[in-house]
Parts: sequence; C-alpha cells; structure tokens
Amino acid sequence: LEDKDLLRKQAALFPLPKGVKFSYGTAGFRTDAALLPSTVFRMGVLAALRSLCTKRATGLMITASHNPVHENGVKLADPSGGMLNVAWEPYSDMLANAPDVENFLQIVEHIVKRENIQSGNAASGEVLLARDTRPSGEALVSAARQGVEAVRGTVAHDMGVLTTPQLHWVVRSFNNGVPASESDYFHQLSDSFRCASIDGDADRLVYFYIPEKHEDGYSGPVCTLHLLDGDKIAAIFGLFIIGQLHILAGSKSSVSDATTAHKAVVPGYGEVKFAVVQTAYANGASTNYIKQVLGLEVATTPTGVKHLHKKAEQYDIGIYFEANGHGTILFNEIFSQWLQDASVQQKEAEHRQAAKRLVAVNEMVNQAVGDALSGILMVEVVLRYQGWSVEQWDSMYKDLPSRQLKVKVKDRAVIITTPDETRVASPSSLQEAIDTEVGKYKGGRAFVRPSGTEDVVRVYAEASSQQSADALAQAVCVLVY
Ligand code: 16G
Ligand code: ZN
Repeated sequence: LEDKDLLRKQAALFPLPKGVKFSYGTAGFRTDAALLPSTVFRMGVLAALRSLCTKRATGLMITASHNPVHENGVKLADPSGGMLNVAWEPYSDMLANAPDVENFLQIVEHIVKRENIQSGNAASGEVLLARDTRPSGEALVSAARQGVEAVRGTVAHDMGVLTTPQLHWVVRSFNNGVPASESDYFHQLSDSFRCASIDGDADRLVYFYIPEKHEDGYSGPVCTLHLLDGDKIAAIFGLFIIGQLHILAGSKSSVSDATTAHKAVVPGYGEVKFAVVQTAYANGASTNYIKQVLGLEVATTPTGVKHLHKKAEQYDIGIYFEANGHGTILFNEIFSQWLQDASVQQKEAEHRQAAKRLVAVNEMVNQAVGDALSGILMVEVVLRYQGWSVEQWDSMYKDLPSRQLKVKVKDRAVIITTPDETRVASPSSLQEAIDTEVGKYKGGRAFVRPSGTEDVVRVYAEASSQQSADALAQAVCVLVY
C-alpha cells in the first residue's frame, strides 16, 4: 500500500479504548456502542482490503441484532453475499485488538503481503455499508466509511438502513451486475407472488396477478393484469361456506351439481338461510356462477355498504360484496350459537370439523364492516383449504367484458332509478332508449345511476366482447347527455 500516511492519519482518529479485548465471534463484533468506533473503522479497512483482494464489492453491516439498543456491532459480507471467509476472521481479531497505530499498520501490511493484494487504482475496491435503526448506527457508519476510504482506491457506498439479509443480497446482486437497490430487493420478493391491493382506508380488497404466459401460449412483453375483484371474493367465500354446510347437512353432493338450489338443510338446525348480496355492478358472470354453479341465492341492493350490510343481516349467513372490493361475511346470533354447540356436540367428527371451520370464520371476519385485512386472511384460508393457486381461483368463472363511464350533467338528481338500480324509473323515455341500445348487443346489459359521491351520472355496460361493452357504454352516455 503506497499511501500509508493517509491510513496512519485516519487510524489515529480512532484510538483503541483501554482495557477491552475484541473477538469476531460467531457473527462479528458486538459490544456497547461507545466502545466500537475504532473496531468499526478497522473493519472498514479490512472490508476494503477484502474487496481489493477479490476485485469485487464487499459489505459491512452495523447491527447488534436483538441485543439492547445501547449496544451495536459490525460484521462483514463476502463478495458472494455470504459471510466473511473464515480464513479472514483472524485478521479481523488482529486488527481490532492492535494496541496502537503503528501496530495496526504492521498488521495491515502483513495482510497485504500474505494475500498478495495489489495496490488499488482509483475505485477498484468497493464496500457497501448499511446499518440497523439503532441511534448509534449513523456515527458508526461514518467510522466505517472513513476506514474504507483510508485505503487508497476504495470507495464506500452508504445503503442506509437495511436488514442484514438485505445487505447480503445487495452485495451479491451488485457483484452479479443485476439491479441491487433496496427496492429491487422488494421487487424480487414480491414478483414471486400474487398481489392483494387494499384501498387507502383498508376497507376494500381486490387481488390481482400477471400471468407468466398468455392463454395462447405467447409469453412476451405485453402484460395483461388479471383482476380478482369483490365478486370473485364473494364467489370463493360462497364456495367455501356452502361446502361446509353440505358437510353439516350430510349431503354428498358436490357444489357443481347443486340442484337443491338455495337450500342447505342441516339436521338439528333446519334450513340455513344463506345468500350472497350484490349490487347492479356485480359482473353478470359472477351472479350466474353463484346462482347456477354454487346454487346460492343472490340478493341485490342499491350501491353502498349500508344497503348491502343491512340485507346480509337478514340471513343466517350473508356474504356481501361490491365489485369494488367492499364486503364481508355476517353470521346471525342464533346460527352462531348453534355452530358453537355443533362444533363439540355433533356425532360425526367430520361434522364437528365443518362446524369448527365455520366458527373460526365467524371469529375471524370483521362483522362490523368490510375489512381488507381480515378479508385477505379469509381468502388465504380458503385458497389453502381448496389447494388452489390464484389462477385456479380466477378460473371459477370468466368475467364478462364490461365498461364503466361517467357523464357530467347539469342536475344528476333528475335521474331516478328503481331500488336495485338496474333501471331508470324516471324519465321513462331514457330507459326506453337504453333498452333499444341494449337490444343491439347479444348478451348486453347496461344501466345508469346518479353517483352518490360525485357530481356525475355513472354508466355501466356489459356485453360479450370488450368492443361491444365499450360501444354500448358509449351509446348510453350519449343518451344521458
Ligand atoms: C362509497 C361507498 C361504496 C360505494 C361507492 C359508490 C361505503 C363505505 N362506500 O365509496 O360502497 O361503492 O360509494 O360511489 O359505503 P358512487 O355512488 O360515486 O358510484
Ligand atoms: Zn375505502
């Protein structure tokens, strides 16, 4: 190392505290933070030497893990992203305990010779620094940086607050020449899942995923996001609950031949009144699926949680969901009590188990109002129970193409709809005109309603193709305008 003077000058700023002996231990140095600046400076030097030796970046982490907040520690990451090569651990002990600057310099020289380290050119060594949230971390990172940069030709990059595994990952990625920031780390983790999306106050939930391959086998840059909305959540909840009711009813019928539509008669209780509550915005394919395939009753209400909730309360079990992700499951008192008893008193183990599952749902879901967090847990439970991937859930039914538009009008209160909001009650000429438009599209459906939250009239259309849905919505907008 040519620039011994720089190292000497800098090392003098970090004298060894008296009467302490440091040992690298199983995972680096750890002790009271106040005793650590010299050790951290010296580990900065060692991380720089290791980087020059391997010609790749190394990492240095400031943390004392679970230990008390006044303690801190330092550990090094090798270029692979793994732990510091054990062959180098003795160097760290020697450096950390060197009694004075001259002794410290001798040890550095010993390492340089033994490892045949060539003196660095500008920026030929790189060390990535990170710390946990301990208050002493910032000053110790600064000591580490000074150590790294006291070795000529080596630069430090401060990565800020990271977890230890993040720092190791960042070092590994950096050396592999792939994107290596903290957000890259989170992308890597999250890209492996499906996602759930929660709105600003966490009372709405939808899921979505981007399929790896297109349905036709094409896997290119075009990505089609698949949305699993409130309707699909209602469908999977409905599937799960009717499945448990069938077990309790002792019926062997699978849900796909639910010919005894709307009726789950459970011995000892009688008919369990069970329905899914939707609004006019529910995709027609979901309503069809819930009625035809699951064999459940579907009730409809005007838009708005207060209406759906009230309706769902009229059943022993009421699932309600708006397509936009507001929704939950309600159990009435008497049926809840019966389930509690059934979960211990039923003769058949299978029946007790089904009752227990429903009791667990009853306890977990937020029955005050739709709750995205409890909704996620419920979705995950059902997926696990079914052994389904998100794709399998998605394929319960295929949404009909739909389009929503809004029209600004002078006075939206002029439009009055029927209670279920599927038709205009007044002016009747508007409904007639909508009927005429809808009649032009096979499988078409459209309705308009004044928004309850914005000064607009909302238009919704569904048809057998996206093009038709778009055209129908557009045509209805013109009628409203
Ligand atoms: C509100 C409602 C929501 C409804 C939406 C309709 C609650 C908590 N939220 O956000 O349920 O879907 O309004 O808005 O009730 P719109 O009347 O503008 O179409
Ligand atoms: Zn919200």
